[in-house]
Amino acid sequence: MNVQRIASLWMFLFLIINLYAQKDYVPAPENLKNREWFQDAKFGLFIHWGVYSELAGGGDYGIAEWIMNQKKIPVKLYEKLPTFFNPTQFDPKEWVSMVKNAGMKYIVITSKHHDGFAMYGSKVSNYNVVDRTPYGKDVIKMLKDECDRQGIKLFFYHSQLDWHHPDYFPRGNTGQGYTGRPESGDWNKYLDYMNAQLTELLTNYGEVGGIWFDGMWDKWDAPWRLDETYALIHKLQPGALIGSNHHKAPFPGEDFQMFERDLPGENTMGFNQTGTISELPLEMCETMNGSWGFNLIDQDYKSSKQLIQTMVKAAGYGANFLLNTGPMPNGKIQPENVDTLMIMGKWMNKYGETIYGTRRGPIKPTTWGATTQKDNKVWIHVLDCKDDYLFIGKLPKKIKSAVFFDDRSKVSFKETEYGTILNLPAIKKQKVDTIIEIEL
Ligand code: H79
Repeated sequence: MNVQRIASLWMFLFLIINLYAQKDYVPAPENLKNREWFQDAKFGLFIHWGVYSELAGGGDYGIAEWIMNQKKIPVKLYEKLPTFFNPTQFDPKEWVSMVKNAGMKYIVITSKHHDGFAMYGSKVSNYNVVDRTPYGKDVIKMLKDECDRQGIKLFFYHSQLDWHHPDYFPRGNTGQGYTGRPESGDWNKYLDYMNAQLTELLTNYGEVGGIWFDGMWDKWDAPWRLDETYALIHKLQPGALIGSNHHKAPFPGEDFQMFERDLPGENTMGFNQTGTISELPLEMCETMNGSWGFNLIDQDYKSSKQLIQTMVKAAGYGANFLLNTGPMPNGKIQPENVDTLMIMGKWMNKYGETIYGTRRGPIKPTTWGATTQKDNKVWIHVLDCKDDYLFIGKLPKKIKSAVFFDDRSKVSFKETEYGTILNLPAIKKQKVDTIIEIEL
């Protein structure tokens, strides 16, 4: 490679870093503290709530918060939805108590989804729940106050993609002609607007857990001015954690890495193209059925067993499990989801010690299960093992003791130069997760 090519390569890299990242970012002490808190927390509730819940998926499986785009609803018609959004049965106390009983430690709620409708009282646009709905109340403020009362952290999901704002132009892969917006606009004005809304969210609602971005993938080549947005957030609330669902390795300025409907490093959904698992705190988000927002006909609910096992595997990667519900337009959580969360909460109540506050275990999650770790304790989570014996890989140190978590009875084992064999009599096996506690 000649000097000129090397120079231009450097220029290119420099440009990319400038476009996409808060370079020279050094997380503040409170940010580092919150990262530890986040990793200890392990389990959170994702809430997709917006005026789209009124259409309940429109009779199509798998559509919910995407209905404006999928059914090509113009802005002018979509704007009718807020005029009859009236969740009179919304009870933040009920939501947050449910979250606590589920053993969850935080909530991520949609402050704005791709439809551009703000679910909080914004002053920079009246396209928001206070100004445009008969309900007229700031549901996010109500939820935040209750979260503060009950000691639950609140994060905001904020869509960078916007199907409503005229200045989201040139358009990306979605929200094109059908919206009826003029084929012109000022991209920088859109970003100013987004940053102004973020400023409101980080100024008027007390301390927030962080910002959960989504939608950059709609316009990869756009100058997102990420450095500016990330610096703004970190200036307003240095402790707030930034994550972005761009499906790539994290950019500088981000504080955690997320994986959508896949365990870290997996790509069964097709969007997590990068196999990169960074050293940042990790989080996997998942749906209860196949939809994020409320969908009437999507009955494809995952069982509590399935969800607990996925959560355990996520923990085996050191990742949090952010489990979604799409509340109904009346403000209630779908009863099926309430039931599932209650069962998960019971499990967490019993086995939480092996999940909360742990980090990824010495053996990577695999077909039989996962491992978690805290200090000199390792928990072997056996999720699927038909035999009486289980060969696990090599542990970093010799075993001091091994007991079944449930009844503290001894586990017989054999350490070989290739790994450890555990004896798992059928009578000791649990339906969801047979946990063996090992002291190293
Ligand atoms: O907020 C949730 C989704 O709305 C958002 N990210 C999560 C957290 C998301 N955006 N894109 N995707 C998820 C993946 C894209 C899926 C799509 Fe489709 C397939 C878009 C169009 C076809 C699924 C089916 C959504 C609409 C129809």
